This record gives sequence, structure tokens and C-alpha cells, in this order.
Amino acid sequence: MAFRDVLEIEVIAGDGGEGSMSFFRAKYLPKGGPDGGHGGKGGSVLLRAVDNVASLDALVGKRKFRAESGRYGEGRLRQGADGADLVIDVPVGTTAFDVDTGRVIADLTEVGQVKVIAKGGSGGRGNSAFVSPTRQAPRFSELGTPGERRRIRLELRLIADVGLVGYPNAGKSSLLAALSRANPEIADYPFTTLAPILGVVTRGQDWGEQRFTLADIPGIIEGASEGKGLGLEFLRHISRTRLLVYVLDVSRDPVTELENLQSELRSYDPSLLESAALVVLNKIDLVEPDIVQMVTEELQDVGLPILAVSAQHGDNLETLRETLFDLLPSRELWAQSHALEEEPEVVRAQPLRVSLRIDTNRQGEQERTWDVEGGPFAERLTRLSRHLEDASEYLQNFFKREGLYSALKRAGAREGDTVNISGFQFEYFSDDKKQE
Ligand SMILES: Nc1nc2c(ncn2[C@@H]2O[C@H](COP(=O)(O)OP(=O)(O)OP(=O)(O)O)[C@@H](O)[C@H]2O)c(=O)[nH]1
Ligand SMILES: [Mg+2]
Repeated sequence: MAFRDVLEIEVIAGDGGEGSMSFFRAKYLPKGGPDGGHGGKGGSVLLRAVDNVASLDALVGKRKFRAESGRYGEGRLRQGADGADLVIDVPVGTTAFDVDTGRVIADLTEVGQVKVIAKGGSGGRGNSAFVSPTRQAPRFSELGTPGERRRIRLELRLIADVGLVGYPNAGKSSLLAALSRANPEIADYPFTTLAPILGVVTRGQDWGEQRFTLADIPGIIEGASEGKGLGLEFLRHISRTRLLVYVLDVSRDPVTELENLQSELRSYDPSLLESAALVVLNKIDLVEPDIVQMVTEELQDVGLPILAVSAQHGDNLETLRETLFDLLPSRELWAQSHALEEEPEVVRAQPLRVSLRIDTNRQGEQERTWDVEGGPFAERLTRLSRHLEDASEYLQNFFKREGLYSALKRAGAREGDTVNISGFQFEYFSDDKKQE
């Protein structure tokens, strides 16, 4: 059975629709007013956490996920339809990273949780929106803004409360089977378990019933952090468990095995060693009681509680169940120190910056260009790029209102300098001059 727990996809939100440039027309009205409606919003791409561990598998093979774009606006003030959102179902426990920044975009820890991972563009305004006392018939409208596009890495970390870690053949799956109703494969060869398996462990009945989930992951061996065995891939699935159980085969070399396990975990993520933990010495039926006693004493130094059991014969399993319930830290306590920090929703606008660039042209003359960064200017120009000519007066006012001219003036701009706003260029002229 394939078990996909890491996947890279590309998500593309819908573009906003274009606003309409239209004038009301009727036979008996020769010059109707502007009536271009707004474009619709682009659909966003969302992740939704569902209670189905296999759901990342369902996404395999599809690389691009695209939400619908908004429709264009039309005359008679008809607004374009919004594009539909695209909801991608992922298993609860999935974390989404932005591949390019490495930041956490969404960390879905509860079933039903929904998070936008690519925001749809906004619709352009129709020409009806630009009517003013001095502009009765605007001959321009806006384009919509493009939808966000992102490369996303999805990582599934099972949301198990307790995790079993140990060498192959230590008896992890046997313990899972003995403590829960899960039915993992158990066999006398290493790496029987190839993918994580969850079981539910309960105590008490009816209203008093308590439960936790127990994860059995593939065996870990020395050198796993360098890619030996099945590698440390699966340790991801115990990174959220609140209690770790080191399962050791008492008949092998448990002291060395525990040391190696801990050092492999440490090289994967040092904070794993700070989790609450318990050592289970398994297969006590295979050795004399004084061996168990001796090993237990040798393991004292590690400073963890130790319990000797036989998964096969059922020795001490009820004590193990009780101990697990007792040692399991509460969710609230655990969350305080382990919450992943999601990327903040609001991206603050960049402050306006103007900088002068002086080039010498072929004729040996100096050309002065002011590069403008930040501020709302580039977006507004892009939105109006289909109608720059007709919108020029509107844009002049907009630039002035938003402080572009005063910033340029303060920086020392001169009549005839070029102003460059992400590729849109025009000539600077000072306000003072205009008023003369
Ligand atoms: N004698 C004895 N054998 C056991 C005990 N627990 C497990 N075994 C046997 O040990 C072998 C390995 O058990 P598994 O539960 O498959 O071990 P695992 O840790 O899940 O192994 P991997 O999945 O390969 O990592 C099987 O043959 C089990 O029957 C025990 O308490 N006593
Ligand atoms: Mg197993």
C-alpha cells in the first residue's frame, strides 16, 4: 500500500475579472451615462482538513490546482460572477509550507479546519466607479488583479497522542495490536511495518471511557539519519505525539539500542528528546527474570520510567495501559510548547521609496530616471494598463493624492526627469510649474 506523506503541488488562485467600460445606450438617449459593471473576484485555493489518512494519496499525480477566475463585468452595471473557490481535502495533521520561503502557511490540526493558501485576485472596477463631478464620462476601467500562485509542500504528520519507536522486530506492532483494535502485520523479520499505523487505546467504559491514539511507525536503525533502513522519513509522524515509547527487545542489546535510538532522534529533531517518554522492555518471556532485573538497573541512568512486558504473552500489558494514560501530558500543556507558527495573514504594504539613476545616452547627455518602489502605484497602473491614455488625468490625481509628487519633489526631481514605476514610464513635471 502506498502511503504518501509528503507532496509538492502548485496552487493557482483565480484572477479577478476585468471591469467593464460601457455607456448606457438607448435610442432616445443619445449620450447615456457610464454603466460598466465591476469584474468578479477570483476564486481562492483552500485546504480543508478531513479525517482520512489516505487523502494525500488521492492528490498524487496532479501537480496543479487552479481555482476559477472571476468573470468580466458588463454594461448596465452588471457585475461579473465571482470565480468558485477550490477546496483541497488533506488529512488532518497536514502542514503546508511555501516552497520558496520555507514558511508555514497552514497547520491543520483539527478536522474541518479550513485555510486559504492562495488568495484570488480582486475584480477590476467598471468605468461607472470613476465618475466624479469633473469626470462625467470616464473612458477607462480596471483589469482584475492576478490570483496568487504558490508552490506548496504538504507534509502529513499523523496526529497521534503516543508514538512507538524502536528497532525493527522489537515488537512495536505487537504492542499496538495488544493494546488496541488495530490489526498491523506482525512478523519475524525486520521492517515488517512499512508505513505508520494508528490504533485507539481505551480504558473505562461508556461515559467514563478515555482514549488516546497510538502510532506504530517503521523501525529505526543506527545510521537512519544518514538514510539507512527506511530512513528517518517516518519520524515526522511522531513529532506531534505527546508521549514517546521506546520499545526495546530485552533479549538483544537494549542499552545500546536505546542509546542509538535517542541519538538518531536527536539528529532528526533535538526537541524530540524533551518529550515525555517511557521505556518498554519487551519479550521478557525470552529471558530469565534476573536478566530483566539487570537490564532495568543498567537503564536507570537514562532517567526514564521503565516497564518490562511481553506483548506476546500479555505480561504487564494492563499496567502498561494505565502507565500510558498516567504519563500522557494534557493537550493544552503540550500545545503551549509545540505550536507551529503560521505565516501572518496580512502582508504590509511596502513604504514608498524613490531613487535616482543617472545614465549617459549615446549623445553623451545625462538621463535622469527616478525609480519608484512601494506604494500603491504599480498596482494601480497595471490595473489601468488597457486605458492609460484615457485614465491619465485620473492617474495624475491619484499619484498626487498618494504623495508621489511630493516625495519626488523632496528627493530633488527636476522638470523633464523620467519617472519609472515597474516599467511604466512618464515625464515628471512639478506642480508649481503647472499652477503658473
Ligand atoms: N517471544 C516474544 N516474541 C515477541 C514478543 N513481541 C513480539 N514478538 C515477536 O517479534 C517479532 C517482531 O514483532 P513485530 O511486532 O512485528 O515487531 P516490530 O517492532 O513491529 O517490527 P518492524 O515492523 O519490523 O519494525 C514477531 O515475530 C513477534 O511475534 C514478545 O513479547 N515475546
Ligand atoms: Mg511492525
